[in-house]
Amino acid sequence: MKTLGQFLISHDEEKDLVLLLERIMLSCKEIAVQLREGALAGVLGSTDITNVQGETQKKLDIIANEVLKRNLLDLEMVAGIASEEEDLPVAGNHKGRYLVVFDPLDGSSNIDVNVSVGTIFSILEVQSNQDCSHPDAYLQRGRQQVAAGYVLYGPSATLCLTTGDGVHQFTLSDTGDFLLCQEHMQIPTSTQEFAINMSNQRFWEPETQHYVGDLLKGADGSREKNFNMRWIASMVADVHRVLTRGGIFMYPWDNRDPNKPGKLRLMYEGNPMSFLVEQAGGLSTTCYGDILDIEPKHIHQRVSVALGSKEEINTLMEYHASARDNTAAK
Ligand code: P6P
Repeated sequence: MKTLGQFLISHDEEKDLVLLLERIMLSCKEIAVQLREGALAGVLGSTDITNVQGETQKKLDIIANEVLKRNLLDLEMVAGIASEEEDLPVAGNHKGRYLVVFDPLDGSSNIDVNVSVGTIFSILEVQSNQDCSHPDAYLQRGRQQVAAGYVLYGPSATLCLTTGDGVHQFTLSDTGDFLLCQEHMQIPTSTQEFAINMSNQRFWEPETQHYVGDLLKGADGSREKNFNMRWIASMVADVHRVLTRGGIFMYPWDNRDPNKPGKLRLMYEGNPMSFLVEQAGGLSTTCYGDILDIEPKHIHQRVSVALGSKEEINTLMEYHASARDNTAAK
């Protein structure tokens, strides 16, 4: 089995990108050790710190963030990093070529109950004459990503990665290498499985309520089949299931805060996951346009997300389109 480095070199990836990805994996291995030790290392539980998202930081959020910052900022090819856990970006080597945007530990509310969490990363190239300590350097559309991926800390530690030539899966071995276990992952075009936090149903747009309501009715309603539901509340785990066996994952707009288009963050959740999903033959949309086409305005901006099996995303889009037609006809 090929290691990550052997696989990337055999695909003629840039040497600097290979070194950067291997350093991100070194960081994820350190994070995996901390997670595995959990209570034994006294790293569970929350701090009394609220991050820029307005969320209470878990001890492991801070640990994972510091591991990635330490390992990335001393690399000569890293011009800067931006993190969910950092209000502002941190500049690296002014001659560096790459920017790394990451959610160091996504789904961390699951840590204390020993449910899978993950690290999500997105790699961009520095645009000319940018100050990489300023957020503007990072505000690039998702289609400009050089690479994106996640490490899922589950029963096994699994990396799913794209550099724009398909999605490939690697598993962390006892030897400490991420070994290739699947090339060119493909999301099944149809599905009978959806993932959404149903407790928010009363806040959704009517067309979202209509669509999900029909999923729940299944063959007793307008759909030709029955559907199953999953919700792990850890985006990395839910998206990995979609990449592996298909499905639709949704965190839609809701009316609790009209200024927030959704809960998930564009730069280090929506964009990297959308790059992976599209590279695996799926679709990823806000229901009003492709997520990868969004022109970012703020490093921590949020986005509504619906991603997964192509046919099911298209069906969701039909619900939205017919709602717009009905509104126009009135
Ligand atoms: P809820 C984790 O906090 C996260 O950002 C994603 O990983 C996950 O999909 C979502 O929020 C879960 O949100 O409202 O169900 O807790």
